[in-house]
Amino acid sequence: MRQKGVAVIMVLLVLAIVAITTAALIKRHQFSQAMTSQLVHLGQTKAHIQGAQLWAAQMLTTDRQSNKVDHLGESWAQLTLPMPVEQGFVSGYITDLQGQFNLNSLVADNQVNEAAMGLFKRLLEQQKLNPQLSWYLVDWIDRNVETEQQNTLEDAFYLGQAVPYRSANQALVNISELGLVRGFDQATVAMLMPFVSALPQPTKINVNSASIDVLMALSNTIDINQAEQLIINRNDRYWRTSSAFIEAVLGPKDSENQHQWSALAELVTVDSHYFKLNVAAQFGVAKIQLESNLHRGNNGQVTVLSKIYTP
Ligand SMILES: [Ca+2]
Ligand SMILES: [Ca+2]
Repeated sequence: MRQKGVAVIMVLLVLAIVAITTAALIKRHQFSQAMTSQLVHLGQTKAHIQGAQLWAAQMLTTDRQSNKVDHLGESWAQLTLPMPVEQGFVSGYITDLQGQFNLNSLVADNQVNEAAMGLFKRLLEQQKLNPQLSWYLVDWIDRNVETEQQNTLEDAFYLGQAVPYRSANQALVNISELGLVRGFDQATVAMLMPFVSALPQPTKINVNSASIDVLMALSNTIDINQAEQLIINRNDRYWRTSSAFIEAVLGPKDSENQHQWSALAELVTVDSHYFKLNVAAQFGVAKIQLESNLHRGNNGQVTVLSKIYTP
């Protein structure tokens, strides 16, 4: 009888072990199934993103091949609303990076670009920031390690920090690098961010896509009323040449305004080579966003300069 009891317990024990093992196996199977579908979904989302990137590049190429002027009424500048795709959506938009002030324009061929410097100082003043910041940034970018101004320090300043470092002495690689430059604290960087970019080459401002703040920084003569009027006129009819824009600001070129004319001509353009693409895609459980900087050559060919993926 006792033996029978032991046998029953043994059987129950075996059954329990089988049940636990089976449950564990099912759980593991479910887990690996979830992992697999997560991976499949991530892969599909990336495929959607890559598709959107190709589509954006194609649109920019076609645009360059059909015209040499860039403005916000063109197809590339239109926001695409979330587009349903298999088991998800894709959305994205392209912005003209030349609508912002390229901080790397401050130094060209290791020389301070006076026109760009004037623009940046006006932009800083407009945002109630210290115009001296423009010199700290020039020192950070130019090749030497001595300051361009008396009574300030360049490398010696950075080497004197709690965690010492040196100035880059080259163009900003990424806009986030700005936070390392003397005087550019978090609040300052955040204030400037909507108006500035860091492109690999010095560039001009595209007046057909520049914001009101950037237009005002182009010249001392442009006040808020004129800038607002310029934007209203631009919405009706974009500028086909730089001269058309300068004439709208200063009037026809004459002996009195020729200095201002040439100063503005150094800063502005009506076509763009640098763009930013933002794409968001979802497939099943996976969601990815991409921010990518693009360069478009004169022949329309688009190359990717940088890519950042975020969940
Ligand atoms: Ca165009
Ligand atoms: Ca330097």
